[in-house]
Amino acid sequence: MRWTWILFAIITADAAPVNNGEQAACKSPIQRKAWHNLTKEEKKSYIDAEKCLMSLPAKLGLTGARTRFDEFQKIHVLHTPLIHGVGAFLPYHRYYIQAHETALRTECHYAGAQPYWDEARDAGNFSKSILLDPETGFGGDGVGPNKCIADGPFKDYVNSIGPGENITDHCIDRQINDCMSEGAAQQNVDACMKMKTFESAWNCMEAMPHSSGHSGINGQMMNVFSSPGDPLFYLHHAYLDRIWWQWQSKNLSSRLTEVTGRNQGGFFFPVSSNGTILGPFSRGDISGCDPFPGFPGGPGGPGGFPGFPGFPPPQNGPWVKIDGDPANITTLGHVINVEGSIPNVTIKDVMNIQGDVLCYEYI
Ligand SMILES: *[C@@H]1O[C@H](CO)[C@@H](O)[C@H](O)[C@H]1NC(C)=O
Ligand SMILES: *[C@@H]1O[C@H](CO)[C@@H](O)[C@H](O)[C@H]1NC(C)=O
Ligand SMILES: *[C@@H]1O[C@H](CO)[C@@H](O)[C@H](O)[C@H]1NC(C)=O
Ligand SMILES: *[C@@H]1O[C@H](CO)[C@@H](O)[C@H](O)[C@H]1NC(C)=O
Ligand SMILES: *[C@@H]1O[C@H](CO)[C@@H](O)[C@H](O)[C@H]1NC(C)=O
Ligand SMILES: *[C@@H]1O[C@H](CO)[C@@H](O)[C@H](O)[C@H]1NC(C)=O
Ligand SMILES: *[C@@H]1O[C@H](CO)[C@@H](O)[C@H](O)[C@H]1NC(C)=O
Ligand SMILES: [Cu+2]
Repeated sequence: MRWTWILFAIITADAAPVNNGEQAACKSPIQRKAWHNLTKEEKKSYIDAEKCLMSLPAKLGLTGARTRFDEFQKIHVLHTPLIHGVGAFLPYHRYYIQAHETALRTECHYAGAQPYWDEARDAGNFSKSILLDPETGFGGDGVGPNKCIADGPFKDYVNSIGPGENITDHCIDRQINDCMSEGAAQQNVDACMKMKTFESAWNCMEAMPHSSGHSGINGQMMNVFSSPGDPLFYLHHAYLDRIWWQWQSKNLSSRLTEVTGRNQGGFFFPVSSNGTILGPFSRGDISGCDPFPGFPGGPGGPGGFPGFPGFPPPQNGPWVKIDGDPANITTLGHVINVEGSIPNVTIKDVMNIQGDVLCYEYI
């Protein structure tokens, strides 16, 4: 009886008329909560679901991926050059997180929503974050010559994808950098909230706090291609998605349709649509940090990071045709492709987290 009703509810939702601008199909958004606000049981069910994804065989046929978890990492690797430093950065990652959450829920019996890491709480202090708890969280810092994580539920997981575009078996590595994590400070989030246009808000968010979550954990998380090999990636990007949504929510009448920016070639750097490079680390509060402590060649050595000496200049690659964009500027028609994990959509479809395609809220 109960199951019949639930099934009916699902069919009804699916069959809801297409949004005519009056009312979206999303009636009961699932709640994405901060990790620190989850109960011990909720934390366990999320971790168990991620471990389930790591145990299910790959099914999309993406080279090098052994498990469903690897496939999500591979999807990111494949799309990296066209989803960073471009107008689609926020929309693409929003839908990518949705694809991962959908897999947890439909393939791994996870009843919750994607949690997020409230990084501002841990700014300057990532190494003490409760997310890194070996019992209830994701395990702690890397140790030994390869900086492999040494405790927690994922310590024995072997990434088959990465580093970068390589396909090699390796551990999940971290090299926590509390100094770099200072960039996650609330003041940097507040600065982005004050931005008036999508372009300036996105550039601000991609620089900090986005970069700070990656550089504060470091290791796998620092790799622009293969960072989703660390399960923390999904909580980091859910946090960033929440920040974008908070910014959108300040003026939904215009910000549900506002998107622009380069759609090509700007990878690593936030670049404005006229090609001007907007350096990420411009607010000074992490200027004294060494982004790669002990790294041969010092800061900005091989594999360096935006804003540091030695980092390769941005690629002004040839014009690439992106489905749905008429020219080299990102538009609402831009197709988001997560390799069939969930169906292709357009940026327009993901602008509203409570619309016809997405249905969640942040609490
Ligand atoms: C989450 O925790 C913070 C304190 O850390 C609290 O202020 C907030 O109300 C909590 N949110 C929910 C939805 O429980
Ligand atoms: C870092 O976190 C620990 C544990 O929560 C806390 O005791 C300490 O005061 C924090 N330090 C800073 C600088 O916030
Ligand atoms: C692949 O691995 C090699 C050797 O570790 C490294 O030099 C190279 O940068 C990696 N490729 C990418 C794209 O990261
Ligand atoms: C929302 O954006 C529109 C269009 O840019 C603008 O006219 C309006 O004043 C904005 N509303 C608020 C509350 O900022
Ligand atoms: C390009 O855009 C940036 C920021 O969006 C602006 O500061 C700069 O003046 C522009 N440059 C030109 C040549 O239009
Ligand atoms: C976009 O294309 C126009 C011509 O179609 C060109 O003038 C402009 O430089 C291009 N912008 C970028 C950022 O590539
Ligand atoms: C999804 O989008 C990509 C890129 O636009 C396209 O190549 C692919 O055929 C699309 N897949 C489906 C199932 O529509
Ligand atoms: Cu990314």
